[in-house]
Amino acid sequence: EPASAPTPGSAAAIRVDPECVFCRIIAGEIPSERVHEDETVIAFKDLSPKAPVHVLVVPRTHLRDVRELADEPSLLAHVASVAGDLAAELADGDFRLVFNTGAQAGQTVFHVHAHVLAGGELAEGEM
Ligand code: IU
Repeated sequence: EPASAPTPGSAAAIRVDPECVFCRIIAGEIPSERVHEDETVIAFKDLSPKAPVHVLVVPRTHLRDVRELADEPSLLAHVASVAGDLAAELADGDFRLVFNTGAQAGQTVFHVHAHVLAGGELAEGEM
């Protein structure tokens, strides 16, 4: 029987930072409301939602931000693909995808995550 195709990004080892809150969510040490999980990414509901649907798509491996994620193009593409699937599953399919990158841009958790905002008309300039 042929093996199924590997999940994009699954070749690289998963790095963990024990101090990182998202690494602890991924490990299940901190609870979250998961809406998707696979070999390389998880997605869970944001604790303080900024839109009717607000989920975070998070690579399991500890990368600081989207600049580091861009060094793993298949994993970056998988994050975007999962975001689109979740917007279709949880809302009408339209969505905004946001990577806050750096403290001045509002990044507070330095484990890369894509904000998926969906579920209605999103104001311009709204996160
Ligand atoms: P930011 O792009 O780094 O600012 O996004 C961090 C997000 O993570 C922010 O929207 C928080 O509400 C969210 N969050 C969470 O959902 N659960 C947590 O335990 C923590 C942050 I810490």
